[in-house]
Amino acid sequence: MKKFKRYTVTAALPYANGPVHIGHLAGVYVPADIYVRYLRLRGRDVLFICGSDEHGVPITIKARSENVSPQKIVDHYHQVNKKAFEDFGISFDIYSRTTSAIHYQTASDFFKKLYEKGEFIEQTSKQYFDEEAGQFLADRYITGTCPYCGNDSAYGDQCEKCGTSLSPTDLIDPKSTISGNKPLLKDTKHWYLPLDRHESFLRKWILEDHKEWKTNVYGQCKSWLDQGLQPRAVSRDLDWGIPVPVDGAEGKVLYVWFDAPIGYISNTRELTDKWELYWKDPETRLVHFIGKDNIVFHCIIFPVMLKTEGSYILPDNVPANEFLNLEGDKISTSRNWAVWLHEYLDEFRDRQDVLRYVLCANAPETKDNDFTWKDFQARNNNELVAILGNFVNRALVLTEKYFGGLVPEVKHLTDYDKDTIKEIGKIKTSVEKSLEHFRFREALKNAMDLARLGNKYLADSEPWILVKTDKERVQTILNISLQITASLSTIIKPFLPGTADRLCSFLNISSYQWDETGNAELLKPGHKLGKSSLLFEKVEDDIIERQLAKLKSAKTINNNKNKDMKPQKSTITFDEFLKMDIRTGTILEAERVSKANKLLQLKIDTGVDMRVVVAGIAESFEPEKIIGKQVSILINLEPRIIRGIESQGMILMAEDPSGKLTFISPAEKAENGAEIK
Ligand code: B3M
Ligand code: ZN
Repeated sequence: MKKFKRYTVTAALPYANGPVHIGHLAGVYVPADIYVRYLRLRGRDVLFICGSDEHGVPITIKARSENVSPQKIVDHYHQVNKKAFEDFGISFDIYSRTTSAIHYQTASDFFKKLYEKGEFIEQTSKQYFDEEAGQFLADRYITGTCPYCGNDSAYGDQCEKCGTSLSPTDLIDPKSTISGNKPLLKDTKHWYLPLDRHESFLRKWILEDHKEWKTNVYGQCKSWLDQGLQPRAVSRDLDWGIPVPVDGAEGKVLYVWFDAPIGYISNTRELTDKWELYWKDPETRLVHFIGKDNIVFHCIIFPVMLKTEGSYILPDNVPANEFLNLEGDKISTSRNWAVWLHEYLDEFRDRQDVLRYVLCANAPETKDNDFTWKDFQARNNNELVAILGNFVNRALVLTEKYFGGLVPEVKHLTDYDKDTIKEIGKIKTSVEKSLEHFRFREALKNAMDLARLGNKYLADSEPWILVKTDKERVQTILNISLQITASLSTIIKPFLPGTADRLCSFLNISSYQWDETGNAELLKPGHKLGKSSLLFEKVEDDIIERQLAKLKSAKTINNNKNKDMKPQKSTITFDEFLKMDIRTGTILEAERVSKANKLLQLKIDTGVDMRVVVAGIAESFEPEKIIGKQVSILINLEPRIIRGIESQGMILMAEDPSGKLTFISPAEKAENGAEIK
């Protein structure tokens, strides 16, 4: 294998529109963190780069549905995820974001360079445009009837009922989700990266030069290449993102998948002045940790960008994982079928390593895998407690008991002792080999073999019996057991960093470098051990039952849920709710607003005063029929000018998924101005 001078390790930038869950952790962040911690222990020069991916259409949709700016959404989730990663102990050297100034600069410059080198083609195509909103519509902003199954709320990119991929022009009766109007097809120009031009380079670089890539990654690349590559648009008509930095590109931004991987570079630049060494020196090994849905972007599109730019190295490996399911079902954010990292950290305080252990032991490395709470409990109780914790505890407690916590001296080594010592070195080498090949499950199993070795050695040697007859022999047995414990404190460190630190304090040592371990000479005779306690605690049944009950309630809610119903918005505090001043009021006058078919101008007696409100209800109600109607009105909403009229409040309406509107009126006549709370 080629020797590298330094390492740049990246982990996929999570979208800042939702929290991180165990699927993300098992697929990307836990393996990446294990790898990086291992490299650091070996004294390698390594940077571990991550951050939030803050552009793209889903973020704008979430923002629109919550009536806030996209910036507000990404500010919130950037903080939530940054903190959760920190609390969980993922040891990024930097966790920055793609809305940073340095990223805008880096991504713009990157685009400009490719543009100036003539690496893009420009193409005009017809795309749906919403005249009232004055903007082109991303596929997700268009709904209509699916031509295959008749579902009348299919999206412009996919019908979620029958699962067919669609393009917006396939939809029957398309509607803009912004204005509700029928969109028009209009010409728009975009820049495309002609991937087809780079096919022969990619074939050689991946299929011949990187045969060592994981089979799932290699296989996916091969199938993309065999199908033939097409030019890919790298710009979008959208008002959220990095403006396309060329003349005549007003209203256009870089496609999120163009700017996001450049985020790895921007974040490295933000971290260190020496960033170019980590991105441009051929002696640097670039490794991308990602999930399987990101393979094409990291193995085909981004490498083409890097190569055409000309000054960058290419990834040496992309150890992508498959997906983790939860209790037999696909993890789903919208159905709340997930174990959220921030919730786990709340409910299992100081038990980060248990989750790291279970997710690594179960990592979906070669195929999709399942997380179950029963397995979590079993792995904790039967492996962490019964194998690792038990061995360490016995070695430490017996030393305390027989030798007052001082490391005893070796008197005489039997053949069995010598074999056991050799085995420590062998196990260490096998962990190394597995880690170098990104086989993390195997590496963890090998690391645990060291604790298994210790348990077997103690059980076979029976110092608790010999202590009565042959204390000298017991000295040797406990010395060797403690040497195994000392090696363990380093070998398990990439996987279980918190546990490794505790183990070091039990042994009263600072941590060893990887290369020092794997022998029986770490602890000197006479060394005083520290204070110890149990490394792991059993997880009792009631804890697992509580987690299962929580999931069960998510399932019940989903089963009872109308699929067309909008999902719940994010929660607000009681104080935020109290800020709204909602009253009963009576409509005294109502008339149409000229040249606006949706709007009515209403005069309302709010009990507090008389005021004018403009409401978008003209398509559902005749003005003369609603005079005298009692309604609910939000009176402390900031006044807004709508079509030249100042609207002083908002009438509350119930809208069902079909768009039907109903007034929210008191069930019996109430006094105007009565508070609704
Ligand atoms: N934001 C993650 C995802 O597909 C995507 C990764 C970007 S890595 C440059 O969930
Ligand atoms: Zn369909």
